[in-house]
Amino acid sequence: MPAPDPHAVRVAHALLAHDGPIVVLAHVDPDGDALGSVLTLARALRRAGRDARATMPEPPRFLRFLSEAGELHAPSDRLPADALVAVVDTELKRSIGAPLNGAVRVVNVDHHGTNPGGADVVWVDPSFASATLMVAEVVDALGVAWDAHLATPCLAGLLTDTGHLRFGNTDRRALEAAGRLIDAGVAFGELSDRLQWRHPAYYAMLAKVMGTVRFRMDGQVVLIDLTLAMRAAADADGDDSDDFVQQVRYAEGTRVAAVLKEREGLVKVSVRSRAGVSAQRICVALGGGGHVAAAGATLEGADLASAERLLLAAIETELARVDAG
Ligand SMILES: [Mn+2]
Repeated sequence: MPAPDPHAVRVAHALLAHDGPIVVLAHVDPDGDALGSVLTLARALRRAGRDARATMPEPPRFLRFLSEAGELHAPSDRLPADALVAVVDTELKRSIGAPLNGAVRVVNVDHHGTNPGGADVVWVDPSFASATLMVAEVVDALGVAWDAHLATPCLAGLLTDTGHLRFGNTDRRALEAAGRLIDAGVAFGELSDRLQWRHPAYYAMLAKVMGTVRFRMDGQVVLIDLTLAMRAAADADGDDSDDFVQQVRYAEGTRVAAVLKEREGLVKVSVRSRAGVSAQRICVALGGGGHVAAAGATLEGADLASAERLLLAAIETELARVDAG
């Protein structure tokens, strides 16, 4: 095991120095990395003798097998007395639940380059493929021994944030960490299979979403819509909107793929990019954030048509920047 990152040691010291409750939480609309980070860190802290609680709204259906019954606490408006809050896989502003200003200390571990900091202890490093890999370094620094109970949610976060080790963020460190987590007892084939299960209703929703596929800007951009009407007509278990953009991101000749998700009074866009194009710059221009190759934004007050215009304008600016460079 290589020595943990010095920043992970700093985070581990801050966590171990706290004897009171530790509330571990992540972002709204939890994904596999958010859930994996929260579960891995809370479990490791309990092993280290701390009163740690994993706090999160109900995750999407395909991730629920990762947590045990009663393990996830619903977000509440009040923190326990003398609580330290550990925010993982997101910046403070996007974190859920309890008011952070009631915390005696806030620790933030995140791999989003757009994270502005602001916590008492901050470790942000966008070179990590998943927040769970940063949490893994913290676990090592805590001196907690790995087993399948810790390693399974940790590897799940890595798999979901790298598209099962396919995306451009899959580097040597990610692959070596995956190997170590498998050595710790993860049943890789079973985990990978489970993470790709989808409810039968998902396929009905997918058929409708794929009916909206269109190419823009001479085929450089592929777009799909997820409308309120589709959501209203479908079984809620079919709504796995994070997944839909994966279905079009490999369209030949495209540099940007995006899904426009219509909600009441707003549209959320989820953007993927390749070959030097920054989804992050596109989404930051729209008031959002994320990673270079995968980012998102919320367009308040927009409908699908106006959201598409704003998105295409931001993409055009980004493609012009790349092509000029
Ligand atoms: Mn993540």
